[in-house]
Amino acid sequence: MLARLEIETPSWGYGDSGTRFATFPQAGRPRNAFERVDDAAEVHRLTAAAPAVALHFPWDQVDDLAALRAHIEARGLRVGAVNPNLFQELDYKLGSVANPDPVVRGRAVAHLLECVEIATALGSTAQSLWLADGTNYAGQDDLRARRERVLECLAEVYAALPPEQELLLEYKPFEPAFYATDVADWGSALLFCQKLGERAAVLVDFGHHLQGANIEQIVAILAAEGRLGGFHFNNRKYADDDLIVGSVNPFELFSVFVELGTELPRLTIDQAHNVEAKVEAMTLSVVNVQDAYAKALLVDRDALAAAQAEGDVLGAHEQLLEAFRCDVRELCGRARVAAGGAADPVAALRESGYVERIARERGEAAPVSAGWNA
Ligand code: PSV
Ligand code: MN
Repeated sequence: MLARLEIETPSWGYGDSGTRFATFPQAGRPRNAFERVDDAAEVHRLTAAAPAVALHFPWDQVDDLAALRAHIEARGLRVGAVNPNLFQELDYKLGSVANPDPVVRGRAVAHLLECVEIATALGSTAQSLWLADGTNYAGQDDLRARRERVLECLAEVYAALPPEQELLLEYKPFEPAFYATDVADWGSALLFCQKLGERAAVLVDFGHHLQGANIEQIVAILAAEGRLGGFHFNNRKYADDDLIVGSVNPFELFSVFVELGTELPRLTIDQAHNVEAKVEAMTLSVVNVQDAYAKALLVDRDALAAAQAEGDVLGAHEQLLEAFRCDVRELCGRARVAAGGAADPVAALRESGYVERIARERGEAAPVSAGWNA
């Protein structure tokens, strides 16, 4: 069962990233998409559970897609979801597919259609779309008109999807817009998906909820509706913190896996790693996901169902605690070794010399860059 866990790591999680205050580049950080794939391959070599790499365009733009695909396959990986980027161009100041200007919407749709072609060329089976669209002030734009515009644009893209590709729609209630985000929550995303068609599903990013949201319940509802497209794993303490998955709230991660059972959707990591070592952070993230999944598999489902049927409130809760308290490190280590990975991937990475080697080969980091007004 544990061997069925397959995690996509994000190409964008290996390169430099920062906050709006500063970016701290790391020695050996990948200089292009090919080197980002190499880092993803190292994480898979160690964990035996990260066989796919999710890509982000245009960040991962290359001259020759066939060469990128060949490189990915030569490293023993496959292409995960393709993530279009509709949040960096100056044109998108007032939104992309919700923008009041039809010329800007046309540009956004053209990029989405280009990503469908990229995914086809790379053998990917999903578009994973997050929209930064939204407004900052009440009255800034007509909320219903914006919704219609989004739907119209997404319908055009959905119609162009080849049968093997699905459209994953990610929601987020805030940032960069701070009054009304156009796909703000799982309900709005679900409504869009239901209107688009069967191959549209909701993507749940752990950092994209208001404080106190019950993510496992959201997961239960979306799964029951057949619209749970997948996850962006990370952890948050305050907002969209993009911290290592399981680092703040491991019980929440475990509870999500309890809800999923053995029916796993697309599992992707989406983290930033501003000050921690990138490859090690990604390796630890995969290990934490394996750990949570293994614990969820240990839940005695019969005893849980019996306690629930009897109305034994704490008896039922105890069944979850029993599994959560188990130390599964050795079990996961054995499963990893059986699959060709390392018993302790983080220790193995540190011993391997990989990080020192990429620092030598790719060069030292550029000086620390300042943030605002630099
Ligand atoms: C937005 O916060 C997000 O979660 C989306 O998935 C983006 O593609 C990604 O982060 C960019 O880092
Ligand atoms: Mn995300």
